[in-house]
Amino acid sequence: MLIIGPPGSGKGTQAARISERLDIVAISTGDIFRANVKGGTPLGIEAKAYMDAGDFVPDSVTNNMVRERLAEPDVAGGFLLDGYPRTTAQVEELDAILAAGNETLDIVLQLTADNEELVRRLLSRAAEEGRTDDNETVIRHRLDLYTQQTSAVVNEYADRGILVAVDGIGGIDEVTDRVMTAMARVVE
Ligand code: B4P
Repeated sequence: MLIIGPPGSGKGTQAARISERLDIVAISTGDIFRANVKGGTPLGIEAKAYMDAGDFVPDSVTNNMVRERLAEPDVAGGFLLDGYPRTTAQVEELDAILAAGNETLDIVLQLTADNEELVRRLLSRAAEEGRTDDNETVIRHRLDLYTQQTSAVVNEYADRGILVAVDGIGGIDEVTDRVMTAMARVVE
């Protein structure tokens, strides 16, 4: 399954909870990039400038990284992708990866929240964690990019009939309850 939503909508937060409750591996492209930046790997060096500017890391780089990650044995029992795909080229790549393994996507969970709440959350995270892409100018750019590029991804999965939208406003536990209820409804 996938979890999709604008920056600050709670993707990473809810992905960790879903992963624990369903005992499936959660894969966050943002976390993988940040680990590589921290480790000073060639991938991290390449990704850093894009991330700091709030831009997407190029599709070719991101797609290769995801393809390699999804070839690892721990994903055999099911996986939750957090933050991927974000562009239509990434949707096509994921389709190809899944088709090669005779797999299909069951659910795409979309978290929604208004921009002012998203900015507020990310600024509050900036105060706590100091992420280099959590300053107001970059946050607004990331939100614009989501509207410009990732909305098409949301529409594509809606057209396929596998999109489940969940209101991301409210406390973290409240949103988790909504997510689990929405997923149970689909899986039944
Ligand atoms: P991500 O790591 O995916 O960053 P994000 O969109 O900000 O989401 P994140 O999961 O961290 O935050 P969340 O909403 O959970 O991407 C970072 C960068 O990596 C991108 O800008 C891009 O450069 C690159 N990248 C990643 N994937 C890529 C791809 N596929 N293609 C190209 N480039 C890619 O939470 C945000 C904050 O809100 C947290 O502090 C959390 O505690 C808080 N929060 C969550 N739920 C809340 C709630 N209900 N109430 C109050 N606060 C809440």
